[in-house]
Amino acid sequence: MTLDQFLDQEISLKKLELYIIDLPQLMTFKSAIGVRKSRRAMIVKWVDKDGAYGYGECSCRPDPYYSSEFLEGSILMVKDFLFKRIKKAKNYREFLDALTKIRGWSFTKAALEFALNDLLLKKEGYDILSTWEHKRVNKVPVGISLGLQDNYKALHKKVKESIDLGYSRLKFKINPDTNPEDFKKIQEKYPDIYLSFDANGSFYEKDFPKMKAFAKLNVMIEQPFPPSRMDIAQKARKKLPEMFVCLDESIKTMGDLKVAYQLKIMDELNLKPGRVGGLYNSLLMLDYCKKKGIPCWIGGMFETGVGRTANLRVAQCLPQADANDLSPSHRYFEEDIIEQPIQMTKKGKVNAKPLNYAHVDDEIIEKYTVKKIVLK
Ligand code: OSB
Ligand code: MG
Repeated sequence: MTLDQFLDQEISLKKLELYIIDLPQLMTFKSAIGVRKSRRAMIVKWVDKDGAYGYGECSCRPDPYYSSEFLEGSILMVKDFLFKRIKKAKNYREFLDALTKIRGWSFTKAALEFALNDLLLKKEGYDILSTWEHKRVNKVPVGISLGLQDNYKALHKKVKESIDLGYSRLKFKINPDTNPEDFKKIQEKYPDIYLSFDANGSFYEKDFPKMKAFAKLNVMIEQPFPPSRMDIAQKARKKLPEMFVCLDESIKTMGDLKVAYQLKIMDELNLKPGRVGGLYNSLLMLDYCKKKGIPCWIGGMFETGVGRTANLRVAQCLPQADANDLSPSHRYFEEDIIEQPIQMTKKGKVNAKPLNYAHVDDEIIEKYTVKKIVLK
């Protein structure tokens, strides 16, 4: 089935159940965005006229510090705008059309699309990703995303632990106060590790000298500058041509991706299916990256097993990716809300094949639900 044919797929919506959950994290996580102790998120359950159902996770943060979208806003968006629009959709194409009228709110729209696809996969045995006609992998390589470290000792400890666990890549959060020398020492000690950085947009032009020290380490830097500062990114290209840039927050739409490519400010893309508004948009972007030869991998937002399952399914479409930010459940949570927690092999891979659907554990999700909203 082609993507175009798939869009004629009949759909229906009887009700949406929104579970607002607060799932304790095993450890606090510090980045240039902020500090985080638990995963507060919205899980959407889509129920159709036949009683078939599927789950999707809204992976934005509870606060507007990663993107302008935030949890309480997402709830309102679904209640006041999205629900009544998508309820009328008779097929997938109409569902997508109903979303386009609303500007932004990508993570929220994506949650609905994830839920719909989870439903279709369970009910029909295929979803929109089934239309991807290129090579796939079952074993998805996984990288770990590690927070800002207080000192070299703490950094070294994290490096050692992560190597022992077998991760395919070690990504460290940085900001302009981070000491590049600490990482130089790590590289000297462990010359074989695949290291990368994520600045979450915390550098500005005044920080170019510091940036240069990071660029000298020959390591990919994710989102060095604030999301909309394409101008700084362009200047950096001239002044710091050796810097290897991966974009995250800057790329929310197909237009962003094309502009970044045309301006030559991006060497690699961290694709988060939620950030780009869902699976249809992800497929278009995967296709564009493939055609233009832009390396691409799947990022995460500390999703529960529900969001991670969907992301893993997209990651299967990227056989050439060296690592994706899709760690196993126990890296984040004592207890995940899915029946089979996601596991990682000693070689840093997750077998994505048996994880096609989000099998939510009803008892566990109820336990961590702080608010439930039913829309009919
Ligand atoms: O910038 O990639 C990011 C988590 C929340 C918000 C932003 C980011 C992240 C991560 C987590 O790095 C990656 C993961 O889920 O393992
Ligand atoms: Mg990032």
